[in-house]
Amino acid sequence: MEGGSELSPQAGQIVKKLRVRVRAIEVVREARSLSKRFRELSRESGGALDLPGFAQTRHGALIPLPRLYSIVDPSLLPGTADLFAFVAELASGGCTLLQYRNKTGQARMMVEHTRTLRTRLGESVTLVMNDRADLCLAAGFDGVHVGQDDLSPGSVRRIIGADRLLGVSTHNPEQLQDADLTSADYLAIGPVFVTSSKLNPDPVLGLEGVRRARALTRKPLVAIGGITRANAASVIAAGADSVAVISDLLRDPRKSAEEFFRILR
Ligand code: TZP
Ligand code: MG
Repeated sequence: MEGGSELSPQAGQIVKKLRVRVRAIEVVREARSLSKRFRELSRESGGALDLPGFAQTRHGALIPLPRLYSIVDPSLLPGTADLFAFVAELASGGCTLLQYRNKTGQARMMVEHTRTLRTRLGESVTLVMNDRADLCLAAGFDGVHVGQDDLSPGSVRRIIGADRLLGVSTHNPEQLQDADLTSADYLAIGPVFVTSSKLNPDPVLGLEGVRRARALTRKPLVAIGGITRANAASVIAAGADSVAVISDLLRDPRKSAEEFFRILR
């Protein structure tokens, strides 16, 4: 040991983890900038570039969708401080994409929440607003996710422009095929399993529903509804690129996120 500068094994592990995290943040930034360049090239080519092996979307975006698509619903947390603590834990568990889903909040309060999320999480987490294109812009979020009763994908695209992400929820093959023809960057399919996080959910589709959806679109596919650490691997095996989760992150968000990433590696 020279000059007493050698680290203990535990400190060494912490430094190693921090280095990996810093590198991961750099990679996310590079991915964002590459994605933008890719869109420009798509536009220059006058249509979709067909590159095998890439998540080529109709809109020309190249999306690095993480395996875990985390969703925070503030109504499931006791208060605002818990909301910020929850998302901080998710980020330390490796989440790089988070959707803010608030079905009952007032717009002004939602913008306060989401602006704070943007500031606290910085640019290393892609932030998606559920339902509301206006609030996405107000909060400086990266994208919008809409369902079948929200603004149409075309209307949302006109509001958010070409460079923000647009996701669309679908609940059966017909809706998925329709959404596939829009400028959506990714499609969601569900509920895959029984869920208690959504009011009046559509019928459960099971893994067969995910397989059918996979066969109908080349867009990145996010599966949602009742997905847990216990069944997530089967959902990815059925063809989903990513799993969207609310409940199974609630109890211990950091540990749960880490486990999802380990399981879905
Ligand atoms: N859309 C279909 S199922 C669902 C949504 C928003 C809820 C998913 O929540 P959970 O707790 O992961 O089942
Ligand atoms: Mg909606």
